[in-house]
Amino acid sequence: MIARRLFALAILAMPAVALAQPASITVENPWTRAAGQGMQGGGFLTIRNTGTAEDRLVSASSPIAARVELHTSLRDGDVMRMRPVENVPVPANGSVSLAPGGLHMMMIGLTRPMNVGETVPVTLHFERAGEVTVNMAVQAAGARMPMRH
Ligand SMILES: [Cu+2]
Repeated sequence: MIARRLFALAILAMPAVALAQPASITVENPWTRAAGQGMQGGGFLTIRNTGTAEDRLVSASSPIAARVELHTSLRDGDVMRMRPVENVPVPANGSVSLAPGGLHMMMIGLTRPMNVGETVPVTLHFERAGEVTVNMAVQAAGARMPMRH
């Protein structure tokens, strides 16, 4: 009980700037698919915004990819194509999911393989929340990812 009270006092003593900018972005279930060195791989996750202002995912980067692009998937006749998008809005008190067949990250130019069972880091850059680094779980390669650009 005493420890809890001390903890509460510690929070109250934090600088006002820290209280004014609570972490409003959380990332759930980040995952990717196995891929070889030099290849590309998708990145999937759900971004939740508990804040009262819209945020935007403006870019992403990873130490194991030459670059990471933000893509959307569009149906073009019988073919699913992927196109880069400028950013991914995350509504206030809402969430957005990056998933196969829809919005996703594209890791391009892998500098090493992504092997099933390991995790690989990716850093998300948000307009308001700044940088958030998560580890994506590498799942088995599947055939359902549209690969035409
Ligand atoms: Cu893509």
